[in-house]
Amino acid sequence: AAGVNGAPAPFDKGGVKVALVSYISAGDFFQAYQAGAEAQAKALDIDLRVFPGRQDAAAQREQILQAINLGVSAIVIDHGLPESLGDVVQQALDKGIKVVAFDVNLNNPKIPQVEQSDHELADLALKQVVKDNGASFKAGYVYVAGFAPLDRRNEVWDAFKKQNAGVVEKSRFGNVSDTTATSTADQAKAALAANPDITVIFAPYDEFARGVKLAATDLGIAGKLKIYSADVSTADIQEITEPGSPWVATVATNPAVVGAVSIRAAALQVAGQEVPHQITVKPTLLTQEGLRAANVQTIEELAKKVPAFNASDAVTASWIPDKLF
Ligand code: SR1
Repeated sequence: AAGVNGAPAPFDKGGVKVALVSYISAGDFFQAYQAGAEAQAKALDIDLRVFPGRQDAAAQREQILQAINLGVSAIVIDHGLPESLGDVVQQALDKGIKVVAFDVNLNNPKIPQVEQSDHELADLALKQVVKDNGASFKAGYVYVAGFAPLDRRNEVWDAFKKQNAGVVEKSRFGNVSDTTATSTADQAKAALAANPDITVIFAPYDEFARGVKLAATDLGIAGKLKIYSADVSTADIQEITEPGSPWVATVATNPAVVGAVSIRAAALQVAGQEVPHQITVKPTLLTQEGLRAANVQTIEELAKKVPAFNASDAVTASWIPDKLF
């Protein structure tokens, strides 16, 4: 390990061990998040050990224990079920290991929480819904409780329905698994067939939106439906901008940037430097119209046009290289 010039100990020597323990690793968002974490780790000469998730709470607990036994200096926990993590995370903290949580509420003042400003994300998406459809329509809503970002977005959806009596939620469905998009597509097909008056779907996770789009296309109703989502990837951009796509807007960060921010929060703590408790990466509204007009086809092209997709100024330091993408 060569270390990083001008970095404080232990990063001056390099080879600092950090674990990334994910709950979900399938899907574009999570792959890009991991790639961003790996790029930031490489730039800091960190020896990053990645434990891929299998949506299995017991396996995630086991992986945290494995990381502790490996002698890591920090653990980044990416999603998960808080009720099954508290005691193992405490074991890590008791051993002096620094912990960072992304999108899982570990409710501990010693653990910085990274999030994408989910309230703002949902709010931006629903403002676009009203702009396109007015405040009176029949809606379908895709939601699975128990995931911190989805729960935060759900708070905004609940408030939105209260404020807009003309918005009627006709159907609610959703599934998070290693086949989220296809399982959600099956559910969406049943929901849309049973409720032909639905014209708007709020699907605040790109795998959900992909599933709904698949169902709408299979049913031949893509022309009368509008889908609003969270997240973006190169594959999503292609699905949003293709001719006749019902997926008309998404609100997103660059997940690679969020992965990099998570590693920086871990590194700063290991170096004994201050890290805010709440770390937020702000999302941007991306409409089908805007993406088509700008002829954006990939995340890389988006990053050239939207500065927030290139980098974040959250948890930076002069010794941390942050020109990664
Ligand atoms: C199952 S939770 C899925 C969400 O996690 C991240 O916050 C992404 O934005 C995704 O929508």
